[in-house]
Amino acid sequence: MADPFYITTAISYPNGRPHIGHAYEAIAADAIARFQRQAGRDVRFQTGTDEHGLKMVQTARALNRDVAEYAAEMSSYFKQMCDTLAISYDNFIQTTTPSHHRASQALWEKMEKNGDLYLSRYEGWYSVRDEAFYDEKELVDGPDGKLSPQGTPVEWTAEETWFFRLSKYQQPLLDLYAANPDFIRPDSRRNEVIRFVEGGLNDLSVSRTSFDWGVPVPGSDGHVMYVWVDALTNYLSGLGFPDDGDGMRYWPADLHLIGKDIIRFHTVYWPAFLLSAGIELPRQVFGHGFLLHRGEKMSKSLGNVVDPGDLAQAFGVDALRYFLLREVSFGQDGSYSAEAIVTRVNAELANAFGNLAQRTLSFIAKNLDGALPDRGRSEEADGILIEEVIVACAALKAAFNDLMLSQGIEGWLRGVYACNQYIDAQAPWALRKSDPERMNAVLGTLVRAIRMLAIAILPVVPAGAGSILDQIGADARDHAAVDDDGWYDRQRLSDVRLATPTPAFPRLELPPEVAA
Ligand code: ME8
Repeated sequence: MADPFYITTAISYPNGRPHIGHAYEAIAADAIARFQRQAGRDVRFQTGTDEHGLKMVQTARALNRDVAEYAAEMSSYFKQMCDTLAISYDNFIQTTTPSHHRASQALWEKMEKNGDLYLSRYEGWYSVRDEAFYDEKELVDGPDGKLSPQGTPVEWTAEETWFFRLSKYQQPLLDLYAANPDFIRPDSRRNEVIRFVEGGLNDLSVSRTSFDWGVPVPGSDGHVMYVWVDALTNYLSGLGFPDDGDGMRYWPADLHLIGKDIIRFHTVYWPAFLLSAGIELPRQVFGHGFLLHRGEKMSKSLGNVVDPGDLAQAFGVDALRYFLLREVSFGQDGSYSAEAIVTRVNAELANAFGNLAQRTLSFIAKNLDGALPDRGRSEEADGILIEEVIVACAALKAAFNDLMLSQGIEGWLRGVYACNQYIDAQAPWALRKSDPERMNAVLGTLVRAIRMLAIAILPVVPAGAGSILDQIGADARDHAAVDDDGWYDRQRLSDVRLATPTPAFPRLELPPEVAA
């Protein structure tokens, strides 16, 4: 039985439509999920929407909408975004479903049974935008009063609530970080969390009484759970928790992929809840950076909030995926603009890889009637190229295993560039009349190289790389297939005819409104 691999994204607040930051996270998680499937892992990939909380209530109220109806409508746009971007999720969870409520209540009861929940009175600061409680000492001065460390407004809150004994978990958490240096990545995030926990932990208010949009606290009328308690539980409820069914074989999660702003919830609160409930802890939390538009934070007032669907429409899904994963060093902030997308995609994807495949396959279609040539007369350069391509694919694999996505693609590109140097040096078109035996060897070498490169880059650009593989009739697409040296001869003997190729990665033009 294949080894399970469970990967999750954050579940997004559907208080508005999805933006490019949401798309970025989904794309990164998808590339990792696809990569692990190629490696033979039994992957479970979950994403979804986080539909409770005061922010949802207030947004719906301001729009004069029913909150449940509004959440359902907005959630459908997130699902649509995932489908548009070829996100291969296995489960799209919504926290308003009865099964999620049941799971959250079961977790609650386990924490309560362990003596970690008590009723008291909360008085302190709350940021609705972050759905987070803050300590007075964390606040900063803003022009119109106090702001959270994230720069969002805070309001004074006083109500009777349930508390979770977070303070009790300070040392167990520090022990956890020390024993598992990879639990929090990248290192900058890890250091930030350790500093925060070392500073001391207050017990956490985990229920609200001033509104009723949430999961009811079992046996405590008038209380709904603090939105983060139920939100974090999504990672379990999506597997069928509390039932110990088939889905639970994916637990513990291998990777919670989230943005840097919510690292504290995932690496302090979540493991503390799980420790309290006696449930195994996830293996890793990775806090990716923020995506900025031309170096600026996206905000409605700046008018630079871009719909990811529009970007996909303008540039293509593969191009957008490639750009985001290649441009941003994973874990750091990154910037995007139409010009940067066009420049990067044209140079690397269209000109370097797409053109390599297109040139080679159309030459075979035109001059050899689409038949793969026999091995011909090989020379040392052929073996050298294949070796370079194997090394490049292995570099991508090693880097992706370590979540270094941009470096992985960079390693892969070295194989692409080696092919382009080879094709220019060998000039198969010039050999057609003078030395067809040599031409055969060159074309065969290129087809083998293109196949390996296309398999390796599939997680990043599934449509284009898949189309190249379809065109050459390469069915097996897992990592073992990259090393299958006999593929070419079997394929040739099975007398497959390559179709007249269609460019897998077309060149992009700068949209006129941007170029102007
Ligand atoms: O935080 N660039 O939801 P959310 C990159 N519901 N990533 C970004 C981003 C940007 N500009 N803006 C947001 C929530 N994100 C909670 C999560 S999980 C149990 C509950 C990321 O809709 C953000 O860091 O505000 C988070 O990982 C995800 O998008 C959803 O953000």
